[in-house]
Amino acid sequence: MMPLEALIFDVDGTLAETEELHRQAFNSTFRAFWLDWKWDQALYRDLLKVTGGKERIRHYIQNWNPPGSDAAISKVNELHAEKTARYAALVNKREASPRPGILRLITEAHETGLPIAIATTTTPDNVVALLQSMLGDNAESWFSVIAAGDMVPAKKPAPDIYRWALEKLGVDAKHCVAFEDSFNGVQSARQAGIAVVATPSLYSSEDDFSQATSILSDLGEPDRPNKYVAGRRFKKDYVDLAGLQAFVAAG
Ligand code: XBP
Ligand code: MG
Repeated sequence: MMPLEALIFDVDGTLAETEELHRQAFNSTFRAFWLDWKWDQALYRDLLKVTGGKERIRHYIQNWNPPGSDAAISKVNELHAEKTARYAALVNKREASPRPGILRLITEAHETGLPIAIATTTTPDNVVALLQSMLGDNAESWFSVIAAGDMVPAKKPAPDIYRWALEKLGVDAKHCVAFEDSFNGVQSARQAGIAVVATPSLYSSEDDFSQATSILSDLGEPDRPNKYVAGRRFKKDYVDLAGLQAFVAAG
């Protein structure tokens, strides 16, 4: 049986439903910079196709040409730094709650000594803020590798961030499982050769998950079963390390 050597988690939408907080942070930043821009939920769903906050702002300016664009285009880094601070403040108020099964699975891996890692397009500061709010002050130390934001130039759906995480972990892609909530995330992990458990989130529910190895409603809990959607099946109606060992062996 092929051993399971590491778990790699996406952040936004996978660990917690964070995108409403990101959206709120973008909008309050625009107001603080006297920009009359407002990203409503429908627009944000569309803008999420572009991964990375700086890239998303730039894409919005270039494609929507909103009032103030000319001055704003040279201030994207400034806008994004302010957005990052505002997002962290929201997370520190514990406004993001973990998705089902996440704390249980991360805790099981931590207690068993199975390496866990992060692969995300969001900023490292945001990852730390979220992990601390979910798992406590030393949460970063639970993770062998935190691959985030601009550590690689090409963001998801490019496989670079997963490849970077694999290299730092020193493990073979075939011995890992990635957890993702979006089309871009699934593409990124699959192109790096990693099996993916996809758990669609609020903003990604309409995404194409056909490349995922397994699609589940969420990771579930023993007293709160998840729903199987498609792909490789788990014996139980929640995801634990025993189930993931079998999942990897089946690849
Ligand atoms: C989600 C993203 C991020 C966040 C915003 O990435 O695309 O850009 O929406 O965060 P993932 P930043 O699911 O891979 O974590 O503004 O820090 O980019
Ligand atoms: Mg995500």
